[in-house]
Order: sequence, then structure tokens, then C-alpha cells
Amino acid sequence: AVAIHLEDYAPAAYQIDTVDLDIQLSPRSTDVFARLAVRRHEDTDPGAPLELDGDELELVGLTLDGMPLLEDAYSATPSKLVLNAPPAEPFTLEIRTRIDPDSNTELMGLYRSSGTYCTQCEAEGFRRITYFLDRPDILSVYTTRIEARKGDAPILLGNGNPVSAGDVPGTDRHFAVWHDPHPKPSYLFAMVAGDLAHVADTFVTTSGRKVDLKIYVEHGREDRCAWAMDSLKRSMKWDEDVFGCEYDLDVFNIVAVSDFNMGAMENKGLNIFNDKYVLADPETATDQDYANIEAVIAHEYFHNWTGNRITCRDWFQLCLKEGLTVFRDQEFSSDMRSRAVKRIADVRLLKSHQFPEDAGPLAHPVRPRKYTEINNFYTATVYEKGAEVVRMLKTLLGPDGFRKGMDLYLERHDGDATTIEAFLVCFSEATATDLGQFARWYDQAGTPQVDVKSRYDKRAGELTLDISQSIAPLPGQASSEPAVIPLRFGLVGRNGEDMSFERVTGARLQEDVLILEEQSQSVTFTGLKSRPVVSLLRGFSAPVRLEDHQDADDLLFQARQDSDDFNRWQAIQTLATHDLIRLAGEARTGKELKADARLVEAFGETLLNEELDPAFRALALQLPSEADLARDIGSNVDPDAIHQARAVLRAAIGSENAGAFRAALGAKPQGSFSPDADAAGKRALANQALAYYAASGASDVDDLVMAAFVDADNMTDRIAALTLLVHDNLKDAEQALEIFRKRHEATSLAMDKWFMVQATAPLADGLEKVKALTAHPLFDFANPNRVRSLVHAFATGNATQFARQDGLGFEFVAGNVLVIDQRNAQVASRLLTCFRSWRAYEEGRSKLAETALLKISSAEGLSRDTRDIVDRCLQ
Ligand code: HT7
Ligand code: ZN
Repeated sequence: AVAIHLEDYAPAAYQIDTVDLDIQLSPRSTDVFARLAVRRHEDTDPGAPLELDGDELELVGLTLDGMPLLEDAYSATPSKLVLNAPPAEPFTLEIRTRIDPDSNTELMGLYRSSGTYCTQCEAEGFRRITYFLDRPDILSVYTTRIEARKGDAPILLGNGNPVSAGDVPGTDRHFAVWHDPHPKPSYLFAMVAGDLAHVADTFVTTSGRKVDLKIYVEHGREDRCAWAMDSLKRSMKWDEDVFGCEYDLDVFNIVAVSDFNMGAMENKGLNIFNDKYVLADPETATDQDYANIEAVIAHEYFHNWTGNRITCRDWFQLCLKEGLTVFRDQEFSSDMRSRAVKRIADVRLLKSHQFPEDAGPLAHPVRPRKYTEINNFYTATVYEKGAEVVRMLKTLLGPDGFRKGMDLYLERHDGDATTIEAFLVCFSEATATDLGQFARWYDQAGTPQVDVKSRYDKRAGELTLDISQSIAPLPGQASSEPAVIPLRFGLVGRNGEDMSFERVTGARLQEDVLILEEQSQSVTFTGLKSRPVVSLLRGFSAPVRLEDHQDADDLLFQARQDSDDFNRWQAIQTLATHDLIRLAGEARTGKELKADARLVEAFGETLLNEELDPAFRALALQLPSEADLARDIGSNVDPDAIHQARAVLRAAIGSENAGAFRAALGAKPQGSFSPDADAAGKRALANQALAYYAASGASDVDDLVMAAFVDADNMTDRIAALTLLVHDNLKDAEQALEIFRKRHEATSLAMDKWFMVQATAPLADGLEKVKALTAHPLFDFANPNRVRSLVHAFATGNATQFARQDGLGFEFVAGNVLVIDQRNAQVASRLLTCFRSWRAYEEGRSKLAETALLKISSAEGLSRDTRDIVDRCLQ
């Protein structure tokens, strides 16, 4: 496949000002009439060919200014329509294509999900509907007429505002016309048609515009939409309050569908969602589901400005909308919930998903310079690291400077398809700051490693930090330049308070942030009365790996005393990581394993510390995952040794503090269920206590966990207990699985959890069980959520079974990649990324992983998506 390079960007030769679509829906044969008002760009030579993109299209009609085109005036294939020499003056092109929504298993373009017609056009799905200049810098005003059989599709939805609707005389069909006044790129086009129920509400914007809000779902699911609607209204208000962004249409519609490649899509005025991010009630959704719904609803809504009103010039600029919008949704959730808890959750996600990506063969800059398949660049690097870069910009410029920059960006670029450079210029101009070096964050791949050694001179009362930064060489990036790293810090005195100092030399200081700009620098603080404990990277102020060589005493002190909650959490995690890595090393030598007593005690203290928010305590009690440990070990990884190490530490913490954990089981929120952060935090802590108690080996564990399962009155508690029963192989595990299945069989999202619990069970026959589940009547390769909940969950959440020493785990996943690739390339290539750290395994396993990858690589007819990932993994 041909690689596309950022440096080759050139504006299109033609512009399309308006698009009038008439879509005549029918399951197997849908006709699309597109009338395009085309105009030559002034700097394009008259007569230059017009090349429109297509993908698996059938052309059934073509006219130019109402006249059929002669055969030698154009050429058409399923993937291109070329007008050889179009008129120099503006003209109207009418294109008729025919498509088959029912056979569209890729879920890109127009397809059907449970009988509902829906579309997905980002990144390049519009070309599967009609021939078009399908690139984000072509902004057009769309009018869409949708026609369907009334009985099949009483609801007809499009972008923008409704214009008219009615019956088609003499037929069983009806139509609706929608008009979107805001010029937009084709990737934001959407339509939906189906037999759907809805819930309705309204929102009045600051300037008094009344907006009709509707959420459409399958019949019978209306009462699971309340949380999503509430989240939407809070998002609309928050964006006005915090960024001054108001909504700009008369309606805002959300449609939930069950077959969807990703989370949700921000189509103008018509967001389409994976139903997982809309539907919630206490019986079927966990607290994590509620938090995710709140975040995803906000994310898609916030795109209305950062993505839709201001869009990307080309797909290399994807982080312009995604990184910025993730940052905005993170801030929203922080304001709705506990800021510290949200920050910890976001950093855990960054470290577990983005750090490994950035350290392996799939590493790429936040703004890549080259791609062969853009769908493979909707990555943790573009989204999560992209958000971290925006967060650093705010740290460097301060809240006021950041807001000034955002205001300028929103005003200057409204209606533009623009670039990261233009974005940074707004911040630079608004605050008179040179951001030249900062821009490297967008262009360099890899996580900077920041090494800090501290020396304290007691006599002089001086502390010196010798700091260096570097990025390990990566494929295509042998060397790197120093980045601007805002390092938030505190010098913690024995009483737990931050100490003052006289002066700092060796780095710029902005309030409590040191600005690192050099490859290595020595920073000295003078005027200290005693040696402080140095608390670095507070709030995780930059996406770096910090090695600050803290000893166990200082880490324990930080875990107990640091005024920065994030670093308190980090200190206990670092202590646990150190001990787990030691234990994993010893497990490989056959030594008897014994957890560190002081660490075990610190966990007990954390549980009992009533001054700390329960949600924070629950997070602090969570051990680093097996994948986190594999990442930190970095090479010669043995998943069985890691698993054993974790089991030993978990058992030690559980048994040493068994009484306290048992007592904590009762600390559930009282009264009727509420998904708010407080109540969720209490449930999280009680369930964490249950997990540790289960690990204690006490004689009543089996009965107690089964009772917790049976008595649970919400999904959070039920799934927590079920996970323990199955993962710890407790007595009633099979019975509990059966009870759960019977109870939730009709609720697909709940059954996804049932599959996932089994997929991630670290049992000796885990793989065999998962294989058997692929033949379960409720397993379906056509449903991405189901595939993710079984095969993907196995590959990413069951380290010991995926990386089995007999290689069968790798073989199973590779075989599934090939099967899935036949029907849905995006789902297959995403699944394949679970092999990205294959070189970090010990020799035997990495050979087996390579064999599995080579098998994929040598398969016939691989999609471009899967070919791209397998080639990069093997490079
Ligand atoms: N902008 C969207 C990204 C996206 C997508 C969504 C659904 C299906 C396929 C997709 N390809 C790309 C989602 C977002 O980030 O908001
Ligand atoms: Zn997004």
C-alpha cells in the first residue's frame, strides 16, 4: 500500500460548496443521488482532472450541468471517479451510486445495525456512500433527503436542522429533509433511519437558543437513557462556562446502536454512539460504565467546537481535535468528580495503553508524519498523549494564558480546517511566549525518560538535582532533541508541609513548576533548613518516565505525608512495583517468595485512613496490573513469574490485614442507588476490601463472596463478586456464572461482562474455556463489542494464558485476527495490536509470538489495516 506523507500535503484542485443528497433506502440496494456544486480552485489550471474518491462503489448515473457525460470524458472504478477535463467555470455534478447496506460488515459508510440504517464516515467512510473529495479540508453545506419504507424506518434523521417531511404519494414510503447550515467535511456527515424510541429534553443556551435534545434507542430501552441525557445537559453548560462555547443548531440528536467500531462519533448535530456509552441503569451498568458514559457524551459534544466548527486540514492533524477534546473531557469529569481521582485514573490509562505503544514498533509522534491506513492512527498516542501535551501547555501558560490562547483559537479559526502550527501560534501570540521547542512534543515519538539524582549539602543548606532527559531510539527515530518538560514539585519537610527555599538556579521556575529544557541540567535550591523529601512530577505534570532514585523510606514517607494526592498514590505504587519486580525475579529462581512487610503494613494503613476519600483509597489499594509490571520490567518478561509475584503480595496484604478488610466490607453507601462519585467510591473501596479478603485464605471466603454475589443489588457489586468467584476459582464460580447468564441473557451489554469475566480468568485452562465460548450461541463475530469482550479481553487482560508457553494463546488470537479481518478490518487490526510488545517476552515466548505474527503476515488477502500493523510489528 502507498504511504501518505505529511510533507506532501497540497490543497485540492477543486472545492465542493454544496452537497445535496437524496438517499433512497432499501436493505440490499440503496440508491444515492448526490448533486455537488463544484468550483475550480483559483490556482488550479483550467482543465485539470477532478479525482473523486470511492470505495466499493457502483456508479449508476452521472451528469454534468444536467447533461450525461461522454464515455471518454470520465473513468470510473469502485475506488475512483475521474473527470478528465472538467469545465473551468463552476459546475454541477450529479452522481448516482448504488450500495448494499446489509452486506456492509466493515461498519464504515452506510450499514444496518439491528435493522437500523446508520452511517460512520470518519475517517474515510463517506466514499463508501458516494464519490467525493473525501478529505477533511473540503468544507461543504449539506442538505440531505432521506427516503425509506415507513414501516421499516418511521424515524429519519440527518445532520443539522429538520426542514420538511412527508409521505411519498402512492407508495408505502416517506421522506425527511435535513439542512446543516455549517460547512463541514464529509467525515462529519451522518444519517440514521429506523424504528427507534426516544427520550426528549431541552437546553437553553446562554444567548437564549432553545435546543431540542433527543436520544434515540431501540424500543424498550428508553429508561436507560436518563444518565446520558443528564450528562449531555451538564456538558452543554460546562462548555459555555469554561470555554465560552455555545451550541449552534436547533436540535441535538444522539442515536445509540449496538454494532459500532469505536466508542462514538461526533457527526454534526447527530452523534452516533456505541450503545455501551449511552445505556445505563443500576441493574446492568457498573459505576465505571456511568463514568465512561459521562465522559464520552461530553467528549462528542465538545467536538462541536473542537473538531466540527474548527476541523483538521488533513489526517496528520488528528490530535488537533482529539488530543484537545480528550483534554476537555478530562477537565469536565474532574469538575464533576474528584480531580485527584480522575487524574490518577487518566494517568493509569496513559501508562497502561500509551507508554507501551510509545516504546515498541507501533510508536509514532502525537502528530505522525506518515501513514498507510489512517484508521490505525486513532491511538492512545494521538488521543491520550495528545491530551497530555495540551495539559502541559496549560501548565506552562497558566490558566489565564491558556484561556486567552483558546479564545483566540476559537475566534480566529472558526470555520477553518487547520493545523497544529496554527493552534500553537494562537497560544504563542496570546501570551507572547515562544513555543518553538514545546512543539517538539508533537513531532517526536517515544516517552522521555527523566533521571533525577539528588544531593543535599547539609552545611550549605543546599539541595542539588542532577537532571537528564532522553528518549530511547525507536524504529525511524534514532535520536531526539530535548523537550520542554514542566516538572511540578515540592520539597517536603518532616512535618509533611512543603518547605520554602531562598533561590533556585539551573532552571526556570514558575510557581511550583521547574521548566526543564536541556538534555541535562543541575538545579540547586538554597536556604534549606533540613534535607527535604523531594516530591517530583506532582499531578503527573508531564508524560515522562521519572526515575528519581527515591529509597523506600522516602517513598513510605511520601505515601503517608505528601500534600499532593497524586504523588501519594504514585509513591505507594512505586513501592509495590519495586517489590513485585523483586518477587517476579525470585519466582524465576524457584526461591520461596515473601512480600515486604513494610509495604504490606502501608496497604493496611491506607485502607484504614479515614482522612482519605474512599475512591482514592480504592485506587491506592489496587496493585499495579500484570501488564504494568511487564512494561516496567521491559525485557525478558515472564508473565507466569509476574502473576505469581502479584498473587503472593495480594495474599500477604489480605491475610495480614484480614480483620480490617472484613470490617470494611460493610462500608457500602446507604439508601437507593446513586451513580455519583461519592457512592461509587464507597462501592469501589468495599469491593477492593472483598478482593483482599478473598486473597486472605480465610475459611469463610467461598461463602462470603458467593453471598456478596447473590445479595448484590447493582451491577458494580455483582460483577466484582463474580470476578472474584471466577478468577480465584472459588467453589461456586460455575453456579454464579449460570445465575448471571439467566438473569442477564436478554441484555447484550451485561452479557459482554459475562464473556469478559471468563476471558480474563487466569486459570490453567483459561484458553480452552475462551475457545469454547467462541462457539457459544451468544458469541457473534459480527458484533464488535462481543469480539472485544471475549477475544480482545483475552489478549489484553489474560497475560498468562495469552502468552502461554505452548504458544496456543498466541495462535488462537492470530487465528481470530484472520477470521475477523475477512469481515471487519478495523476490529481485526486493533485486536492485532495486542502483539505490539512481543519482543519484550523472554526468548521462548517471543519466538512463538513471532511465529504467530508471521502466520498472519503470510496470509492471502489481508486488509490494508491488518497488513499495516503486522508489517510494523515485524519491522
Ligand atoms: N472521532 C471519532 C473517531 C472515529 C470513529 C468513531 C466510530 C467509528 C469509527 C471511527 N473512526 C474514527 C470518535 C471520537 O474520537 O470522538
Ligand atoms: Zn474524539
